[in-house]
Amino acid sequence: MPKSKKDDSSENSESIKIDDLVQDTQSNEGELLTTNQGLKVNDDQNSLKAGSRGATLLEDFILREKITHFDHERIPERIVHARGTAAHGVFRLYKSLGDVTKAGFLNDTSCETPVFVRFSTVAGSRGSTDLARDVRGFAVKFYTQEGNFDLVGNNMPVFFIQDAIKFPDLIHAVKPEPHNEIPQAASAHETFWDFISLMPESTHMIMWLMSDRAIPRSYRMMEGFGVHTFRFINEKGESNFVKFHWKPLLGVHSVAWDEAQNISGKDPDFHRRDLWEAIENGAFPEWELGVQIIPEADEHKFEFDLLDPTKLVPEELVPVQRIGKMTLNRNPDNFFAETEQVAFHVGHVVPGIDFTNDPLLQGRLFSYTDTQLLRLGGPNFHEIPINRSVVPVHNNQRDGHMRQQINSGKVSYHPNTLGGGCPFQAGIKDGGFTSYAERIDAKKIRERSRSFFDHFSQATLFFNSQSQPEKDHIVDAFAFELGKVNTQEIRVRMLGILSMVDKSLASHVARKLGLNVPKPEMPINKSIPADGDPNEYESIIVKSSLEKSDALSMMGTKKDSIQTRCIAILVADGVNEMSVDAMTKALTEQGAKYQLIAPHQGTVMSANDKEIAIDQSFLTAASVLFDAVYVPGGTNSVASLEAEPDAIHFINEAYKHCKAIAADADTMQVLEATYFSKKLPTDLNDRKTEEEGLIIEDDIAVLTKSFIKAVAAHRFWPREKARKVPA
Ligand code: HDE
Repeated sequence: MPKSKKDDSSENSESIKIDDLVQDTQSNEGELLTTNQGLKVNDDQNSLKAGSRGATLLEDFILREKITHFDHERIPERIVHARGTAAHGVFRLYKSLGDVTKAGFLNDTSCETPVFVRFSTVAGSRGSTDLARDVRGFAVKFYTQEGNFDLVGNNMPVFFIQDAIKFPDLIHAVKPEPHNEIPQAASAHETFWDFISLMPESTHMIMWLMSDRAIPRSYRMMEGFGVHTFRFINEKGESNFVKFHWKPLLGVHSVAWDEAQNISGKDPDFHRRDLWEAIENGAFPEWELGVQIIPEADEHKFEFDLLDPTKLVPEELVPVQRIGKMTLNRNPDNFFAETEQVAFHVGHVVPGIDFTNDPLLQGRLFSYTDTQLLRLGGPNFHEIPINRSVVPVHNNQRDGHMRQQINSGKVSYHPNTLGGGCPFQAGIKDGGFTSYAERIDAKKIRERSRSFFDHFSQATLFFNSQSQPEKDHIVDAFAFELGKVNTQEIRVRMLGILSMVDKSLASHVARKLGLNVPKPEMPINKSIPADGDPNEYESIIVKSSLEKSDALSMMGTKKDSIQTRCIAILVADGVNEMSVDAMTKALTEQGAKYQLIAPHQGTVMSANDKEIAIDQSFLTAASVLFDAVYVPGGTNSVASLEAEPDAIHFINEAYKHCKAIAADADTMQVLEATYFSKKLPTDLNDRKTEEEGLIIEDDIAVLTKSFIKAVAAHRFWPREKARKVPA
């Protein structure tokens, strides 16, 4: 009998879902090799041949079985969100939401709901880089006692389009261009900006996409959003609107664009590795689930339509209540079986959660099952272990590809008497799902509601809410992306759109493109019918009543911890061992990680002749893979590092990407070889001459303390070259 995981982990049950998966989990440890039919294989090295020099015989069923299985090992990748990674965890509720929803897992604070979460990029294919400028998918499957609830969200709270019918166009535009399949995992190309420049409704989302939110430091450090307005339904059948949020406990942090591009080369698996290692190291990523609840009576109180997925509900207008915490505590056992085969669907809801008429959400309700039918090959994908609910499934659906369940009895229809009427329909008291009885009294019509016609107010609100460095990054991102567009009219059209958001934004991007901002003109939304009146847009320019919303900027995020941050310590033979010890101890105490990097791998000898193990050499390491750098002293070590161009490059790059750098006072020789040597303090006693985030100090206790504070601050953006951006 193959040894299942159950054998070694049963007393250590993490969740009912993990227990459920155990029956399908298998280890080969200590086992004999067999065919798929259980036949023990004696020789897996040689095919069956007529003589030792061939030819190979058709009879060789072992060869054929092995090759045939191999030939069929691939399934179509997801049409969007193909590149992703996932983890198991649990959700724990802080307080009951019984007054607004009857969903069991949001009522009972004693229950722990198992979850499986998949993070992804959107545009790239399975093998593309993690650090593409892109939206990140944030899909959570809750295995509740009432069936699976999937919260299939993104790390940005709004979307590009208002109606599902535009989704294939959007995705065709952003994916690599069809004639030459270039570029991979990038929006910086003609077809994307052609489409966007004709879709003013995308403007708000484009602001998010050009912001640093699109290049997160880690999946563990990004927010998640349900995007659409959903409904909560309580026991009395009353409905409230709800927006879902995930708030990461480590704060929201990003990398620099130049850094992102470098990471894509040095470690395209950067986010995947980061999540995996954090979980393996027991530094379990955590998010709080937040809800914004809006009574039905307030549906029309806002200056935007709650059904419009290009709008968010500012937290200043409706505060986010944090109602529970999700902890990711276990990596999958098998990427394909779990991460690749997991099938999310916005239509997987439980009683107490329902949909609104958001036209994007309505289209999604069709798409997700449809796509799994192709991707997973048939209608029984719910039986795949990772997709299986933790509560039993009983219905009259039968057969189909790869059916696992053996349904006994001859009845597979309803109503029936031969099967005793089973399975019975569930009454509301038994937890039977009923759709919210929303009153609809309308003409059937192919039309966009006028309440969806304001495309700029929240784009402007977003821009106004950013700090200066964040605004600079947005300008740079537009200039980069449009700079990759060859067709002049597309660039000009985009500048026209940007001028509707903010004049200074448009003029700064224009300057970088060597263009003038076109005369303000209302962009025409090509998604109105051919005979529609584009001038209608003119009348619905709305000015947001909020000047700014702090929650939209990342500057105010949590900066009080260096937990799980990774610090590079640059050393060579002759390093001062006491410095290394003091720093590594202090970092470890704060939950940070570190790696010792030297001109060669193996070990180095410290100044007092102690062997110190090295993690990486300058050949394998890169500053972009670290959050901060420390250079300990020691005469010979300092001399070697100064003579090592890769070491100087490492420090220069960390400086360029605005990272904290700490150095012992006797390392000046190394620091003076950097391009920022002019910024170095001339007098170490005069702290005022120190550049922020650049800490040079001879007292190791003071150094470690200041460094830890600097690492927690994440980045020192003012270090980027000064720009003159009018407010
Ligand atoms: Fe998706 N989306 N989507 N989407 N989506 C898919 O389903 C689709 C949208 C999101 O890790 C697909 O299983 C349409 C918004 C995530 O497995 C597909 C529309 C949001 C994931 C699909 C949208 C999302 C997907 C592709 C417009 C944020 C990855 C593979 C009407 C709220 C889930 C698959 C995972 C995946 C369709 C818009 C999030 C084709 C038609 C808005 C996180 O069904």
